[in-house]
Amino acid sequence: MTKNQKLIQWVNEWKEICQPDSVYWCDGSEEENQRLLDEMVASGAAVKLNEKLRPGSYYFQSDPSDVARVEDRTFICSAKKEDAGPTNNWADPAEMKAKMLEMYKGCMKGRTMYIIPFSMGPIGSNIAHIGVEITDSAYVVVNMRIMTRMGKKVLDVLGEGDFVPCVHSVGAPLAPGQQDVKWPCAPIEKKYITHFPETHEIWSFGSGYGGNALLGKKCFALRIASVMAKEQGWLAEHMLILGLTNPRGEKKYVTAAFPSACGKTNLAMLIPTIPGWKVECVGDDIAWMKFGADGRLYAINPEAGFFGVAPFTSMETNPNAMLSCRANTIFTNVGLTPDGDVWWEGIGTECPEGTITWKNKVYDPASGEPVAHPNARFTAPAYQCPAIDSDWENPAGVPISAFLFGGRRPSTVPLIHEARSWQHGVFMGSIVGSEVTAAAIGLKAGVRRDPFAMLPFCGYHMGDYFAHWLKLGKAAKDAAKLPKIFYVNWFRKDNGKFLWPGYGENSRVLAYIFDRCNGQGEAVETVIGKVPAVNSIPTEGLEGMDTSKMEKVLAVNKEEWKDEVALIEEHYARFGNHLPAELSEELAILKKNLA
Ligand code: TSX
Ligand code: MN
Repeated sequence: MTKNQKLIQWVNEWKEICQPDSVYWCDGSEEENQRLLDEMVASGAAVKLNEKLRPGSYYFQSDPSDVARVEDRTFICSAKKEDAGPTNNWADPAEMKAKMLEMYKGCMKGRTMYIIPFSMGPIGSNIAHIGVEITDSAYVVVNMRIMTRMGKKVLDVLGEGDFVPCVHSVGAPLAPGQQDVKWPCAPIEKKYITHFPETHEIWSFGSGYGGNALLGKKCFALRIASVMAKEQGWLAEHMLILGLTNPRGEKKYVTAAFPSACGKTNLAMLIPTIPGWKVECVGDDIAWMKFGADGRLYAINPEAGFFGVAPFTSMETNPNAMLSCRANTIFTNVGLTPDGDVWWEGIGTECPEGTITWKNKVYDPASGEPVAHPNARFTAPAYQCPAIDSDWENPAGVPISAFLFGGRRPSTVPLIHEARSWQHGVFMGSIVGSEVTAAAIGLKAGVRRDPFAMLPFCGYHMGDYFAHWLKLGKAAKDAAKLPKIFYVNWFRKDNGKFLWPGYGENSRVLAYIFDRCNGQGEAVETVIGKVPAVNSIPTEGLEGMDTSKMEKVLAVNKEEWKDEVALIEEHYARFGNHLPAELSEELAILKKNLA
């Protein structure tokens, strides 16, 4: 247990409000984990998978209404609406707390209140931070045990120190004798995912789904941590971290931020196709970065596991992810095969007859309904990844040489271009986006902007976030030690066909980036930044690639970029007077270059 007075008082307060049948402090032990899993199997909430095929692994089906993050039910409750900015839902903190307290009253009746002390980042790292989550969901406990460092060891290092308080309830109290359902949750209008940036608090109600309920991840490590990072002069980013080793054995680390559906996890675990190169994974989703004494930026992965999208993960697209979830994994909303294994669309095998869908029906190919929900997940321990980096738990972090930004852009954006300066790199991050079809955004097709891939995850005004990035660059002791910034696009098309093979072949682009960070590799100045000289991206052994195709994939077309400028102006208009002058200046430079 703990002597931390703030923690004891806070737990007592919430016990009074939520009125659980009992309070249980999680120690993080193997026995505790097994007991909770056994209880969930006994109650029908979970299915134990075949011990031979998928050892130590469990299967869950969510309520059909509780399958993803709920952005319209997610709030940033700053004192002033302006501080949440135009891209967040805002609510007054006092009003929100009053409303939610009414809902929390008695919400854990008939349930256990679990107390989960957790560390985001290696325990004791000076880049790491501690949180404590209160929850009435055993599913949350067993997931948090994979995704974070959790339990008694965290209380030991917490001591009398400070923590981020995270309150979670599925919002489904049980009357005496009432039978529980397999996935308790509240209806959509009662779901609230709320953040209090000024007090660094998280209150979540009504959902059991990962992003809404595993509060260490998006709520803490991104929304609240982005606020802490601005206050304290560091970075909390929606970025993968990978280690890259060249054939001479030299190693560099890079991070990358992409909007959803760009294959971030695939890049984090990529298997290079070019001989002698190695990619190792530090993290696939979040990076926390601080300056080290040597003036370089060091990154840790605040997480300890992967909460990955299952559909279309296969031995073809991402063998390292498939091997990460070969055992000791929690699967949510995938299919369950008759022999007690899992199946999903794009797994690379035929669906066995008699497979049960995520909606708990026998799969009927004629129905047109999928086996797995498109957002079905695996929760797998990071140490099980065959490509995990030897320094992934180094408390000092790993030194970062480059930042990559990117999106899905069938036109306009070349395979890679490099920023001329930190300020230009921040401009690149601020215009990140993916082209989406008309169906996806209702009106006309266009570019959905997701600056720094942080749009749903920044805990304050996005314009102020850009300013924080600019300030951090200016605060660097030695600008030459700042990471170089690149924009990549694996998704350029010509006549409806992808120009670049992607996946493991992206190692060719990574090799070029590595060389640029070593002061090598050849780049030519263009209107948008530095683009590789033709033949400076290694293409040996790449079938179907020739100089004319490379020219197409690297081309910078002024007319396309003139259209792009108009779209950037529209995008920037949202941020009003919070848009830093430096970014208007970069946009003006681009316009001038195009004139
Ligand atoms: O993850 C992807 N990456 C990054 C890999 C390290 N995907 C999948 C995106 C959805 C999650 C990609 N899709 C990538 C990519 O680099 N590139 C593409 C587009 C593409 C798709 C199929 C082919 C080529 C490119 N097939 C053939 O060329 C045969
Ligand atoms: Mn993510």
